[in-house]
Amino acid sequence: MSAAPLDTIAALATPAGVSALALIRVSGPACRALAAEIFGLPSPALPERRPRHAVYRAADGRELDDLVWTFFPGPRTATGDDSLELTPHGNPLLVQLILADLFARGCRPAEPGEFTRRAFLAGRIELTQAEAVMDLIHARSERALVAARRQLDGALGRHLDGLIQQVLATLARIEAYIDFPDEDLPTEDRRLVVQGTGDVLRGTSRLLATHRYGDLLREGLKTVLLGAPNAGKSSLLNALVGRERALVSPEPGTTRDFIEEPLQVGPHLLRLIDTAGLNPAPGDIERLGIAKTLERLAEADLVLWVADATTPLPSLPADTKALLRPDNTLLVLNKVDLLPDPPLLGSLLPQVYVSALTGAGLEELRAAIVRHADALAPALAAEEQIAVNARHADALRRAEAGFRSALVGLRDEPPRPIELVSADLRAGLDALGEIAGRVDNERMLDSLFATFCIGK
Ligand SMILES: Nc1nc2c(ncn2[C@@H]2O[C@H](COP(=O)(O)OP(=O)(O)O)[C@@H](O)[C@H]2O)c(=O)[nH]1
Ligand SMILES: [Mg+2]
Repeated sequence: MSAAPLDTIAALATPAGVSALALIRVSGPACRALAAEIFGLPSPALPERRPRHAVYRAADGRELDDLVWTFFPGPRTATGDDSLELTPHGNPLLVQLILADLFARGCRPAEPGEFTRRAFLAGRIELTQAEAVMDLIHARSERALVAARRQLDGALGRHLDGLIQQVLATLARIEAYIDFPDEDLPTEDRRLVVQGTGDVLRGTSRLLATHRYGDLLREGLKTVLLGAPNAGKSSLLNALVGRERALVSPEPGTTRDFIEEPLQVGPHLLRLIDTAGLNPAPGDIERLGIAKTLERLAEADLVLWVADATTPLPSLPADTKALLRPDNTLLVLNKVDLLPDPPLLGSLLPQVYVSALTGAGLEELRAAIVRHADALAPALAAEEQIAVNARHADALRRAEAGFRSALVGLRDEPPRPIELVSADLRAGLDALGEIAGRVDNERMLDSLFATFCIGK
């Protein structure tokens, strides 16, 4: 993408479809002239940052709509450039006519994420904040919203800045000696360099550890429904998500493939996974399903072991049982509608009685799920509310490797040449810089912003 002069870009920022209102964003140097032309005002006298009600008149003179428009002069705008926002009525045909008119007047359609990319290139936000915009739009739980807002606020960037300053301070201490190959690092300096490197290594590892939390926030807690055929796993999934998502049948062994549904429980997002029943005497296809169930089980964050409360608790294969612990499993005793008094079971697992049929006990089940999820994805204190994504984690791993290697070099006997230690620290520093986007990497930017939506 060329730097200057900038094109003026335009796109619909709201979903395509019928709605009360739609929002069209325009950004770039032509905005002032465009607004003046369309609304028939002298361009120096354009109202700034104040919404105006006016008729949108197309270049060929047609009146397209009565709408509200606002002109925002740069550089104090989202993108850093002059911007124009139009709020026409939410008719898709009307939106198309207005966009076509804007294009006829010289604007070009914005690429996905281009507004945010411009904000980044103009230095209005750093890369972690651009990503947070995406996270915020796509957040599917309250916890994910909170984390995205923190990142948008620059929390991760500030945290990284702190680490980067520490690395620079440590490097400065070393590099004074690089030009004097005969001199060894004085003992006191060496001690401080070891300490500084250890500190950044620990800081980097701590940040990397928030990746798991980030995964839980963005992807949801992998929650596996496990149990014998006909225990009511699919019925329970349907009851929890509130619609007939999975096939329910009195014939055992109906669920052979996996059904996965997002589910919000309290402030958490779950990925609820229905599985093939653990049939002790399965057919061939069922056997495949069961093998896959065990794979899913091994990577589950939470297991809902569904059992028919009207029959004795089935025994599980030893390798399955070993994966079920009180901290990752809830025993869900289903079909209590068929029992006058639910039996008390001597299981070590926390248990909840429900009826997928009548909905009895589902609130208790939700509360128990929230308790489990709280333990896995705790509400962190605001200053710790950081959850790095896969891209950050990749860079942090490389940074970690650099700092670790530097530390090993410093402790080597005889000590490794100080230039090599310095090179390791620099590699770590570059990896940290990449996260905030402080490196020139067009390809990385292209792939990152391509995942954005148009109009963002
Ligand atoms: N009475 C009663 N029947 C249920 C309940 N939950 C499921 N069932 C029935 O049990 C059978 C098996 O249910 P399904 O959800 O397919 O079980 P799955 O094999 O574990 O997925 C179906 O006939 C359901 O209607 C319940 O809470 N009460
Ligand atoms: Mg089923």
